[in-house]
Amino acid sequence: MSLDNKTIACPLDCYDTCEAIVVDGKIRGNKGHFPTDGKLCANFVACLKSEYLQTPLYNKQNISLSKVLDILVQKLKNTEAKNTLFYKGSGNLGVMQSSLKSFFAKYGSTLTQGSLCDGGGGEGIKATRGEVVNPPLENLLTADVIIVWGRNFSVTSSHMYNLVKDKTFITIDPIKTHIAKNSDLHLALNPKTDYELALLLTRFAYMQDMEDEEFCQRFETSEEFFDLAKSRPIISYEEATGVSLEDVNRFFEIIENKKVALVLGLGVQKYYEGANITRCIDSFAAFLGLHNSSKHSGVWYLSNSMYGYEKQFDTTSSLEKEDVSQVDFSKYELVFIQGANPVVSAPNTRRVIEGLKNSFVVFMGTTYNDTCEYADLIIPSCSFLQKEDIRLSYGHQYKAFSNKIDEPSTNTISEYDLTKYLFEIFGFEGLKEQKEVLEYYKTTDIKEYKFENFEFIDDIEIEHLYEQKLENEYYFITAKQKKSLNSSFKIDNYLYLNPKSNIKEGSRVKLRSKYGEASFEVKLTNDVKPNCVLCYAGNKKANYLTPYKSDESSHSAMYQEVLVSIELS
Ligand SMILES: Nc1nc2c(c(=O)[nH]1)N[C@H]1C(S)=C(S)[C@@H](COP(=O)(O)OP(=O)(O)OC[C@H]3O[C@@H](n4cnc5c(=O)[nH]c(N)nc54)[C@H](O)[C@@H]3O)O[C@H]1N2
Ligand SMILES: Nc1nc2c(c(=O)[nH]1)N[C@H]1C(S)=C(S)[C@@H](COP(=O)(O)OP(=O)(O)OC[C@H]3O[C@@H](n4cnc5c(=O)[nH]c(N)nc54)[C@H](O)[C@@H]3O)O[C@H]1N2
Ligand code: SF4
Ligand SMILES: [Mo]
Repeated sequence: MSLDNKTIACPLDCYDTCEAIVVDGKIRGNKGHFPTDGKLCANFVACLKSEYLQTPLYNKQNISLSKVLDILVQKLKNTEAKNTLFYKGSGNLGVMQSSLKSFFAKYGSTLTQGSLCDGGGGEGIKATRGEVVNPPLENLLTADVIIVWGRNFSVTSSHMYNLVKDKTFITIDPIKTHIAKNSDLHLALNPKTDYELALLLTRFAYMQDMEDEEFCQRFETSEEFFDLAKSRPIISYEEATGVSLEDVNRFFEIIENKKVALVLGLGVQKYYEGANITRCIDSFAAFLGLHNSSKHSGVWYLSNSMYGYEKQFDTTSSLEKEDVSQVDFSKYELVFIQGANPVVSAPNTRRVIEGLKNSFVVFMGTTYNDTCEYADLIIPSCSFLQKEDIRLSYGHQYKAFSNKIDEPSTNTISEYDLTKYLFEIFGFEGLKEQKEVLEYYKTTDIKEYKFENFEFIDDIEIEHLYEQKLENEYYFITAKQKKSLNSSFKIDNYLYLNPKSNIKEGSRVKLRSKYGEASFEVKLTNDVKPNCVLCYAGNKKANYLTPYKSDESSHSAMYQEVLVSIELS
């Protein structure tokens, strides 16, 4: 049977949620899928070419699928449920991936709460608007000027960027990213000073008569927000943020009488007070009227892709939850890890490894990643070409559909089939059929979200990193790069420094933080501010230095709430 015209959703954790299609037996980007527009990226190609796990492993020895399932079932039967943890990552973002969690919830495992990703920012936006939902992608296309704030827009959402690449950009980022280089203005602020910049911009907007009076009058809290912005002398904002008043003036020259959009990314919220920092930026956006669709285009962040849908897999029966940012794996007799690589991606690698060594670790994934080294049992999941699924997006409103275009290898299993098997063995009820779940997502249409209320932030307390920072310390930036998708594909393990650091290219250095230490080889670049150092996400050493603590309000990680010092080694 010809597979032509069958679509495949890119399973990777990425804003774009592209859809591929089979044409003449070959997989191509789907021209009929608006955000994809016929193109796929290098990470998609790398995902197709991945070396997929083909055989289950028990204590590193090959075994059969039926054997691995027997061992899993025996282990689950012989362990008290409360001593088990279910830990799911975002290696594949298809909706069917959530099925397995419903088994572990029924079984009684501890689940995780919070996020390693966008949790803090999401909490902040929820506080201002009620829901974390993006405007329709088409609205972005109506903008004259796009402000890119803490987001590596052209790299981490390359397809969304492609739709708007000819517009005027302003970038706010301590790193001179690709989009910063392609912007009319780059505000290279000091890390974790975004809320101060937002307040400074708010004051300028007022002085230049650029606030949206109509929008502000609708929501009383705007006055308190403006009082907050006025509470400090302008000059002190300038010093803290490292952004000159000249550049602030330039910012307003560029946006004056223009239709403006704001795309916000992870960078602003990787801190303890990430929620309130984001809320402050969203309040500034509201002050300017960016949420007022009759004037401007809107504000984008990582939206809740499940917004408006009913949960198809029930996970409510689980009582215990542990913050994903500070999971102590050693507390559990059995840990089940699905689609994640905590050894590289979770905070504080040393602690993660120590924890995994002290537990019976079951890993279910598609590739042999760093975490597999510490797994007692490995269950190979079949690839995204071998299972049906649907992807919802956190970047835009388009869905992507995945047909099964390839048969699973003999010793691999899909997440849904494993869930079904475990439900049967344990005599659990209530698992919906795969077909029903897919049909639900396929046929349910979500209405555009219109927020009824807007709560401006009226008070904010931040512990400034710049007040703690010693002369010989640096801000530790970890952000995404083009050729890898988190810890997968082409990994870059270098430490990037500004040449002003007086450390030579190619040197080996040891970085130290409050939480750990690690060695790196240095590369020099003027793209990094002199007071910062940069590692890309997926760098195998980066998370030795990061805090295993939760942020203020969303149970989430705060990778950049840390300072580092450098020693030549
Ligand atoms: N190619 C590729 N695409 C990806 C991914 C990938 O790994 N590779 N990962 C995907 C995932 S999981 C996610 S969540 C998204 C995330 O995508 P983005 O939202 O772009 O997130 P990051 O790259 O982590 O950080 C964005 C920017 O924030 C800047 N930044 C750091 N600190 C600060 C600060 O204090 N203030 C400001 N204003 N900026 C700061 C960084 O320099 C960086 O350029 O991308 C997705 N897309
Ligand atoms: N320092 C620092 N750390 C970070 C970040 C950062 O910016 N800085 N970014 C954070 C962010 S935004 C995120 S989202 C997290 C991501 O962290 P994780 O969710 O742990 O994701 P990955 O490290 O990419 O690991 C994904 C794994 O999923 C598996 N996988 C892929 N496809 C499938 C499938 O179909 N089924 C199953 N069962 N498994 C599959 C693969 O084996 C792959 O190794 O990392 C976070 N960590
Ligand atoms: S841009 Fe993102 S969604 Fe699109 S193919 Fe690449 S990884 Fe997949
Ligand atoms: Mo993420």
